[in-house]
Amino acid sequence: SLHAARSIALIGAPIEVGTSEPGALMGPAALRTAGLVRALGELGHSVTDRGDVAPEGPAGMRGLDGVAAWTRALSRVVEGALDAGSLPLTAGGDHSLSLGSVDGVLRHCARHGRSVFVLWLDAHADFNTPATSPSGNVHGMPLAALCGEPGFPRLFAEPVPQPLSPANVHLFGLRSIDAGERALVTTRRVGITDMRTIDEFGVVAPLRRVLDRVAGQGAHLHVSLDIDFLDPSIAPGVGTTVPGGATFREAHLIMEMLHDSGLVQSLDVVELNPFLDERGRSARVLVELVASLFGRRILDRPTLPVEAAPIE
Ligand code: B3U
Ligand code: MN
Ligand code: MN
Repeated sequence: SLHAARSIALIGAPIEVGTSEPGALMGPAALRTAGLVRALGELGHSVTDRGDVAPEGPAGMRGLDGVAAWTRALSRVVEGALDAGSLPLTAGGDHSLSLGSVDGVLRHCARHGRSVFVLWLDAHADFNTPATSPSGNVHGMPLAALCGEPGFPRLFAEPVPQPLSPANVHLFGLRSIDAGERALVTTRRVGITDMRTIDEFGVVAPLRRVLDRVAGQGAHLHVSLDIDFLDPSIAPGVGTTVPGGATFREAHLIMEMLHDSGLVQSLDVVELNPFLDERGRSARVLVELVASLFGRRILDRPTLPVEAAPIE
């Protein structure tokens, strides 16, 4: 494959206090059952399964206080994995886990003077605040909190890190957005490739532009893959299905391009709900996608520029 073998730290985050649909806490177990560690090992990577993170403090209650206990624990483990030269793969669990994983990335990168870019593959914007959220579910809020919006007291450990720059966030696959978060992502100038853009231009051109920006900045690229980015017909195991998602082939192509870029330094796989799945299909599709991101390919060549498409 194109890029060197990596040391990957698999971090289980069985968190569901950020959602109202129970079952996401079984996500890490289902991803392990579907062969995540073996798939990455077969690609030549050395994978250490760090087990499931234990929350720091009372984590049982729903909402921000419950999420805070996970955020601190996850941040520390992810930061430590990066410090040790590993690529943290955080397996959830609902999307509030990204508060912890991205916080750990921000702290690691701040110490190395490196900027952070977050690619958010998701049907939703996840940019609500407690004031704009129609549901009160924290999994719809992580990006707003990470970008320093008000309304999130005591979520992060002290000292509070330099917030993520909204200009360094790119929402990819967006097709469900609430009025309040639409206003916020617009005024904060968050980058967006919505499903309409994908219908018009495909995934290649918009993603190339994002990757060129990340490479130009020399930024750490964090990818957060929400399973509802995918169309529910290929991945039904999720609490909030939204029709019109990415196809199997679009999703694999994105993963292959991410691999070929060599830019990805940390990854979340979130919102798998095995209780709602059909015979393990959704867990399996996620494992296949993660394998593509880490170098599984049909032939040993990268995607080519359009002019160079092979004709033989
Ligand atoms: N935007 C809605 C719905 C939602 C966001 N993320 C998920 N669902 N998974 C909310 O509740 O904030
Ligand atoms: Mn999400
Ligand atoms: Mn979502």
